[in-house]
Amino acid sequence: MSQESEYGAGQIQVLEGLEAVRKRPAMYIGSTDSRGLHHLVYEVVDNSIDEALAGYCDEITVTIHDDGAVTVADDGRGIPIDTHEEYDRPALEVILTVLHAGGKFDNKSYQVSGGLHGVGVSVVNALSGRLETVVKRDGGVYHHEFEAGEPVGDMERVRDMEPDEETGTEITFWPDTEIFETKEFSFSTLSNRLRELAFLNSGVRITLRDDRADEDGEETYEYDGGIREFVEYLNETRSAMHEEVIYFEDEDQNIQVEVAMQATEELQGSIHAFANNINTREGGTHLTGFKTALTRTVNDYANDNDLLGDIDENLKGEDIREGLTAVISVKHPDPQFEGQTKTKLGNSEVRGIVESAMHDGLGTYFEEHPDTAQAIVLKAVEAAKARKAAQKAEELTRRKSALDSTSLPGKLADCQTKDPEEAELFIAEGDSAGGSAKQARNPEFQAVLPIKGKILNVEKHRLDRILENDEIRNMITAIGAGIGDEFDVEDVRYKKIIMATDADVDGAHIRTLMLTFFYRHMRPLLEGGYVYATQPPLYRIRYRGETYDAMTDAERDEIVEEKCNGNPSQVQRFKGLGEMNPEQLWATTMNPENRILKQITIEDAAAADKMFSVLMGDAVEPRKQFIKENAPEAEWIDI
Ligand code: 0RA
Repeated sequence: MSQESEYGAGQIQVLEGLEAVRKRPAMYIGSTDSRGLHHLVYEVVDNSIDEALAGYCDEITVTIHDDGAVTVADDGRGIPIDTHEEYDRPALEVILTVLHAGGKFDNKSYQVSGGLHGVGVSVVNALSGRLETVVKRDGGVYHHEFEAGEPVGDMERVRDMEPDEETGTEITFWPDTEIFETKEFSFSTLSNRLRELAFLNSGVRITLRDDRADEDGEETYEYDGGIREFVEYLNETRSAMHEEVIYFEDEDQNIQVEVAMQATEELQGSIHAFANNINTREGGTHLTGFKTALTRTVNDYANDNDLLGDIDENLKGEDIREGLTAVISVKHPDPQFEGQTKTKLGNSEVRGIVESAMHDGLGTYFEEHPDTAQAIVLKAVEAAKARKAAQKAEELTRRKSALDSTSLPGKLADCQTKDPEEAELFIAEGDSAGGSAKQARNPEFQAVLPIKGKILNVEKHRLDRILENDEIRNMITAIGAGIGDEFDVEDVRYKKIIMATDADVDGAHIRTLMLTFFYRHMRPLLEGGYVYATQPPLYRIRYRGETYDAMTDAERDEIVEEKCNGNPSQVQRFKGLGEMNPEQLWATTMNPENRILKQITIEDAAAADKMFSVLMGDAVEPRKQFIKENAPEAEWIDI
């Protein structure tokens, strides 16, 4: 770089810092796939959120552009532009080019976000082919540009600010296409996270704009009710047992705690815990404190008011949490994240703080709302009774060995390998597809379990009923890792569980039923990325001894035109897996060499919960609306 000589030793060190990010991007942002790509946006937005939490910013706008860029603009104080003494360069440049420089400038005592990896905007800069900043502060408008993290020229003051102009920061970046495997930003992925951030930080207005040619759209999220409105949103399709969301907040040792909760008539509730705006999927001390206090407070109330009836023991936590929707959000000056995905809050002092906030808050609420308190207890008593019945059913079936993996279901054609790493389970819709798959498979590592059409909708039944269902019991025993609280992902017999369903509406429905079951009762399977769906081709085209598969009508037309000179010898349409002969099934759907599998991942637990409660719950209107908005990909929404 020609500029190095002018910068001196300090700058060389700077360049080395960002070079490390470009060499090992995954160390800084987790991955270079779609998730990593979106992480870039979150990283920049987190800085704006910090500015909002410090009280200086209330509006953030994220724009997806047609040329692959994203702009994040805020009305905060603006990144400082004065000279940084240590580097003798504008602070703006240092913040964007020095790894972890952000913190050094912080006179904020309380930096709350900082992203999952908390790496700062310099990492985004390093991973962007190009990045432009516009800062309005100190009476001027300043520009600076970078390529692959390196400054292009000097920061420039381009004009004076108008008297009524607001301060702020605007960062536009073009992710480096050589680093990222994909450059497609997903509106729905971004919107889920930005909506969540707006719920978690009440009063901040976040707008997401899509300026891409075929996609235009704009949504604004602003929730004065904060996590109260988050709970209302999650419960939109559930029947709440009390109108007002229960809410309380507390602060102790500079740690802020907020809890919002609402009990519903449903069986499936959803509890989401956040620490510094990060979705702590693996839980942690805040969640433990919440659960402990919930169980204690409800049992205290039940005992004091003689509500337990013929249940001869205290209610269990799981009885009380049935149908409960809750959001717990803590903001900690020095959060410790642990666990495999660093999404488990480790700070031990948080447990007691949440526990006592919750005990006081909920205790007071119960005293003031005895009708609701009673309804919540009676529902938990019902759940306890069902749990006991399920235990009995489970013991019975266990005795019959149905849940015992030593005796596998008769319908299962198991594979030879016992190594879960290699083993694949195809769950095939219908006996005919199942039969074909059994003939087509490679028995060394591929097992096949046929299931009959529509399995039970687990969203609507308790575990005792679910365990009565043959298809579900077969899946549980074949997978071999238990169910519900007892589920242990370490015991899975296959690390690829492949839903083989037809490419039609029924197939989609069955897939959604299976996914709902996995999500509600074997969630670690989804979190571990063990669940897949086959994507069999719709058409097979033959021409001059060659065969081509097409996944869509458009692809078929393209192949017919380009490969077959518009004159194919045969175009076969596959209606369902059951119609393929074993050779075709192997070639298109099962052979690891050329099959297409879709891995199902949970990007966002709240969005997944919402999707399953909308798709599988009782409320009809929201479901119609959801399908209308998302069709035809309804069940392919990134959950
Ligand atoms: C360092 C110090 C200050 C603000 C910021 C950084 C800041 C960074 C970003 C990134 C996106 N938007 C931002 N807004 C502000 C405080 C400056 C002061 O004391 O005036």
